[in-house]
Amino acid sequence: MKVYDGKDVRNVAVAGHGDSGKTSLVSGLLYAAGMVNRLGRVDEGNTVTDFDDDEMARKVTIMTALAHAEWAKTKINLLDTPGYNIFINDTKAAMVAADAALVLVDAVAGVEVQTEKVWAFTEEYGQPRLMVMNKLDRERASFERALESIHKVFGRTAVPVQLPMGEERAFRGVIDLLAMKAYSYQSGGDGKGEAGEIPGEFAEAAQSAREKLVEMVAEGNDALLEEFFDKGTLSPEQLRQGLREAVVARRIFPVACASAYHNIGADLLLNLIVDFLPTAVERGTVTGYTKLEEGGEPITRRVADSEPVSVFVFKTSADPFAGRISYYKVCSGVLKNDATLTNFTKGQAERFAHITVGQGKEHVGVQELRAGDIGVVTKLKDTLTGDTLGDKAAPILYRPVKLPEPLIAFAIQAKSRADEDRLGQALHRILEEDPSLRFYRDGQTKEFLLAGAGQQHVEVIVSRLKKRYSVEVQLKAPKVPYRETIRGTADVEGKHKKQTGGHGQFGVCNIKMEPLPRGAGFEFVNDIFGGSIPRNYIPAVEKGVVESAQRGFLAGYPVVDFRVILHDGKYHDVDSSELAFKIAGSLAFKNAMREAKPILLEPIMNVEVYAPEQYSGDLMGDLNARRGRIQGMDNRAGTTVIKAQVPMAEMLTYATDLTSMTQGRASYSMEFSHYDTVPQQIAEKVIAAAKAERGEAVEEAET
Ligand SMILES: Nc1nc2c(ncn2[C@@H]2O[C@H](COP(=O)(O)OP(=O)(O)OP(=O)(O)O)[C@@H](O)[C@H]2O)c(=O)[nH]1
Ligand SMILES: [Mg+2]
Repeated sequence: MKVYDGKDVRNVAVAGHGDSGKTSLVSGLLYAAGMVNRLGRVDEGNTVTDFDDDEMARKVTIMTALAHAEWAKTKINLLDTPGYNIFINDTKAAMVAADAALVLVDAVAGVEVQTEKVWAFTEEYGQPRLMVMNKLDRERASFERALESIHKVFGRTAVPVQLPMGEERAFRGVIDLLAMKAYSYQSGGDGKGEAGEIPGEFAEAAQSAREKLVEMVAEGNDALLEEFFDKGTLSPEQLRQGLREAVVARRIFPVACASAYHNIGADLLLNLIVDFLPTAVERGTVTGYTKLEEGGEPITRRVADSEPVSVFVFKTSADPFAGRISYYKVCSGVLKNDATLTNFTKGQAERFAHITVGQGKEHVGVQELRAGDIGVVTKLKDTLTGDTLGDKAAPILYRPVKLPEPLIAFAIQAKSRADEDRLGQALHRILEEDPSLRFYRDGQTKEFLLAGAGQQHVEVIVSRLKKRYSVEVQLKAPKVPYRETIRGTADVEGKHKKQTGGHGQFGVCNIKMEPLPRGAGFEFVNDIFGGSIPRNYIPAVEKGVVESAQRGFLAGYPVVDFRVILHDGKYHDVDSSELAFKIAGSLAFKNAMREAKPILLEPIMNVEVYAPEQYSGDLMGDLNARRGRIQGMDNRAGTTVIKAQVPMAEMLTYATDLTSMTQGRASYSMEFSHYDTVPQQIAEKVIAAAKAERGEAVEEAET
């Protein structure tokens, strides 16, 4: 593979709502640039970027993949990201390596929930964007209506630089408003259009859209604005230059037209990427830190070959054959093949024995990678996602991407003893490649829990365990992370006294307990005067309270949002010990809970459902039945958006239920909002179930 200068590289994230056509579009771009010799199709499982078994089986992108197109003396690195909400953490984690984004919008559905989500990521990373109105060939596609929804959500700064020639089945090409030419394409062809005059029927619309574009470009630039007032227009060169500046400054988001399925518009898109999106070098500098904890000083590096080399690992994948594969961005300096870098996060040396660039699952060797490029390497020993590596003499740490905590946990059980033995190690590898997962043991039930962004996310992991590592596990019903708290107050004694011949144990503490506001956690106040408990035993009392609170009182869930005031006690010169006071603290806690009107809390989720209008009545009724509180309803281009707050316990099977209620035409997103009281009747059931479960666990342990 040829070595590219950073100024000839574009790093572009391809992002958008699930199913908007990202993988298909990347496929078409690669074909148009001659990187592959056929148009890969998601439905046939032969695209470059959906190469994982599960992706091919589900026809859904699960993990971000890297590909590159060489076009007009430029290397375009394309990051094909997932669009489904349960996989969107991976999108966020990988997008950080991009310097610009293509945001796809479905021409039928308009802006959807994940479109907004990925838009927010691009904002966070300060990326200039091109918007691609895709699926213009589909029945009910409407450029105008979808553009309206873009304007409504993202504002007027989204400006068409192209118009579709025809729509729905008649969509056959693209009118380029910059060159004022029409390009016609062969369906399923090589993505290269044939240029011609703009047909008469589109001439007027094209003229007015171009005027609008010129006006928008002129508006943000005083020199151009003067020219525009003078001459009534801009020269083609001024327009291109002005537009580029506006795109890089994120003042204008150009809107292009495509059908990824028919490979219409691919060459124009490649041109837009090369001509209007910035390089990493052009973005100037990157900021790292001397350390990531508090007190770390910022370090600024120029994205230049002359700086010391530093790379940031934004993605790791675990291949059962090739081993660990690391994807990184060269943030500064030049990475040479066979270089040894220092991992500043782990403090270890790592050898980049064979550096490559990615084309889906294929890796192509390269001699060096310059500042602002993206590369791949296998077999790093201790390096994981979020690590920074570089020249030993010039340490720096880039900040890892922060991902939200998982939403839902399932208990998993190995099918056989052999599976159980291999489970830990297999999961360890899988967790390396997906930092949004959690695997832990429930302190109460002793079950192993696997937590992810949604049921499907966890199911994908189960399937990966089986396919890649031949480990079979069963999923049990998801767990709701209930909490306990108190509504009333208590003033009680906790007394631990034991006389078993010789040395005894003695400790007494008197505590008051009172509720704190939601989210306040736990507070311990030492109100002992006059030494009724010696100072050195007080932390033991607190520890006894905290540990008991973790074990719960009603149903074994952690007790939160309360204050304990230790105000009196008794001790014995010989028999008192830390252990005795810890036990006294724990007894006092239990006594207090009994009096302080304990209640159960449950997580409440913010839910947004997107569905065609006709389902809104049914969906609202269903959300009500799930104890949901409807917060609002909105209509965007024929799509109803319902916002509601619903207890998590009622949403465990929502993905499946929603699909069957709407024939798969709806989608939703869900995020944690707050904890609230569980209604009495339901609380009783939860408590009974928790007790039954614990009873079983005890019996099992005894046999
Ligand atoms: N008619 C039509 N279908 C399209 C077009 N682009 C993609 N599709 C189809 O839409 C479906 C989803 O396409 P993908 O390319 O997998 O979409 P995606 O955005 O990568 O989906 P995720 O990665 O799962 O979020 C597939 O069945 C494609 O064949 C298009 O322009 N027109
Ligand atoms: Mg995809």
